[in-house]
Amino acid sequence: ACRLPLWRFSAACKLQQSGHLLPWDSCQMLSIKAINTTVGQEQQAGLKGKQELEDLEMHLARSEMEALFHEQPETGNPYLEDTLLRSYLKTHLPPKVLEEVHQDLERFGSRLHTKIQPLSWECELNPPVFRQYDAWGQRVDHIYTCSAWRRMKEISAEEGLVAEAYERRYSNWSRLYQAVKLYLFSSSSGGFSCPLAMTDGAAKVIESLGIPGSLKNAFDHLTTRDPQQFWTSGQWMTERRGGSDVANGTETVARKQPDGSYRLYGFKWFTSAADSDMTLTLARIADAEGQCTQGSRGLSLFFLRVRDEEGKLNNIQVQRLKDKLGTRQMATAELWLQGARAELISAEGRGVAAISNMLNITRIHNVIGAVASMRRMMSLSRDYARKRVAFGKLLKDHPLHMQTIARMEVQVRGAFLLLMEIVRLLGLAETNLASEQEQLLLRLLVPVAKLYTGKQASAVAVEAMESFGGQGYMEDTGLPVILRDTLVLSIWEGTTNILSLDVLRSLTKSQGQVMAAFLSTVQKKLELASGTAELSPAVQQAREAIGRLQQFLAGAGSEQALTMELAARDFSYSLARIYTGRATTGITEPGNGLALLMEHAARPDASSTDVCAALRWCNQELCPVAVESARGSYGAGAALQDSALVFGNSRL
Ligand code: UCC
Repeated sequence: ACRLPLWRFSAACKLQQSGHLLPWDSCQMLSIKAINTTVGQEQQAGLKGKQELEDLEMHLARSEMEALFHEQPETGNPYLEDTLLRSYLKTHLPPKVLEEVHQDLERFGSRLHTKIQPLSWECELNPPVFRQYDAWGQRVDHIYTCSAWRRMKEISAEEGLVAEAYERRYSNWSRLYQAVKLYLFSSSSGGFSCPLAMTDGAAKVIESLGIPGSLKNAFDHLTTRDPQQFWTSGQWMTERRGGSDVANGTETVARKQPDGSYRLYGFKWFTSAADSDMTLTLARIADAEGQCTQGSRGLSLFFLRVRDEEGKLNNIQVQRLKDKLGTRQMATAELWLQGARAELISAEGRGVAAISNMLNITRIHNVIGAVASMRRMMSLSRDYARKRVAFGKLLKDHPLHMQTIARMEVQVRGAFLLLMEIVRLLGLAETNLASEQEQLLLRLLVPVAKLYTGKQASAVAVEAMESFGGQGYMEDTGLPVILRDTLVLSIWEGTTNILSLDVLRSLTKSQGQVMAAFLSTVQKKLELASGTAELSPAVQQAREAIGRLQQFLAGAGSEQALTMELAARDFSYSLARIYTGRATTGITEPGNGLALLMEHAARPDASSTDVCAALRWCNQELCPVAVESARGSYGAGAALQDSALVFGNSRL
């Protein structure tokens, strides 16, 4: 009779402990193990009673364990918590713009935290479903998406996530403002940032074509804030023969119709966001004999609606949905085009050049996604470090743990400032305020940023996951979702190597002018920065790196194409590291205020943390291309060794 109340009291203590109502010690005194029963009572109770006691003890041991939870990492309003973002905006935006933008971002951040984040998880739990036939055997090819996904589309319109960039109410700052909203949205978007990337890219292509009359309606739908009118776009580039070598892999044929429109026939192997309203795609126009020009010169760009007004597919059949590692919230499909009606929107044979306007935008979105996922992982990791106890103290009090997170933070900071730099330049270019030098820099920095941040994001996501121990590996924490979705960033929109070759393309196409713009910008700013004493070690490291980069370029000029191809990746990494860490004056010049780690650290109101981040960034090898070049990694001999290492003694 004495047991039960005591047990009840003890259990109540446990409950109270889990609710943090009672201090642990006061309850421990009342533990069941402290209960004494008399011999007589034991005998009377017999075996049944013994069993009951054991059950009770087991039960209590379990309830004790149940009170031991891992603390869940939490984040709040992502805008308010992002001190680097806020200090960047404060430094760069004109005061009036800052005031308005700040209000909107604070509101948006709260909406993300309270309303949009839960939708994101719903999207993950309810991936799209493809139904090919109806119950009566009719082919329907319907892709069902969940209500949360459809809500994301409405929210995107309401928030102007595409519209903001084209309304230009803040002139050259509109693009940066849009990018900031996308950055905040990205890791709460449940994958909806993918269709937004392509929608933005399609709007950009149409705008760069001068918004022809036939595309005005599409442009309006892509850039509206009305959720009922908002369209998303696809970007159908990849066919069965591959996604990188578009020029040789595209087999889709376009046949001209008497009314001037085209019908497309082919198979698109990888079409992201297949539930989109429209798409841009490449095809080869067949001549009267049905012959097509092969290679890049044979490709033209087409616009098409995916469904007609009644919702019937535009002579398109969905073969199946792709079974992807990540981005599972989003329907990616294989599609047969069986006479899809389309409109030619580029000059004949200029398809790749025309779609590159879209590619450059989606690549910037890729950078946004990379920085956003790194920031999200960092925020969660940081919060966990404040709550999780191991080896008798909080993780935040373990120096080695903090060193690991701090190294990630330096990477995220660098990547964030590189993102801001390219969207700042894009905003200038779109409002005709960019100098020639800024336009060249933009052309060079987009592939550099895409390839570099894609890799950084994967590395940071993996490292951050580890900072949660085994919990990081558990599906229902949501952490593996972030990792999976991050891993695609170095693959889609051009792999790291393809982007490295694009860096070389920008050099060749501009006859070296992009490099001249890069170097002169860097040099000029370095000279002015050398006055900031605290940054002098970083300035010195950056100077040396630039010197070695110039030496490499001077030497490479006389080398063969093979050298540059082998050097392309290290060269691009060198550009990313030097530009991100490069020293500047700290003075923001309107239209020319280049803002990376050292500039940020040289602001009048910079913190010691800003300085520390800049110094640490410059402690890594800033010019890997010079190091590898000195090692002879780019010669014909090295190429042979590479093959031998990969294939061993087997015959090639
Ligand atoms: O579609 C995909 C998934 C969609 C999901 C999107 C969501 C992402 C957002 C994430 C948010 C979280 S993935 C498929 C993506 N596919 C690619 O990225 C293609 C990768 N391959 C390449 O980039 C290749 O390098 C090609 C296709 C560009 C190579 O084509 P060519 O024809 O062999 O190359 P050319 O001959 O060098 O270039 C043809 C013309 C040239 O202009 P002209 O003729 O005037 O000299 C080039 O300068 O195109 C121009 N061009 C460019 N211009 C090529 N690339 C560019 C560029 N990036 N910028 C400006």
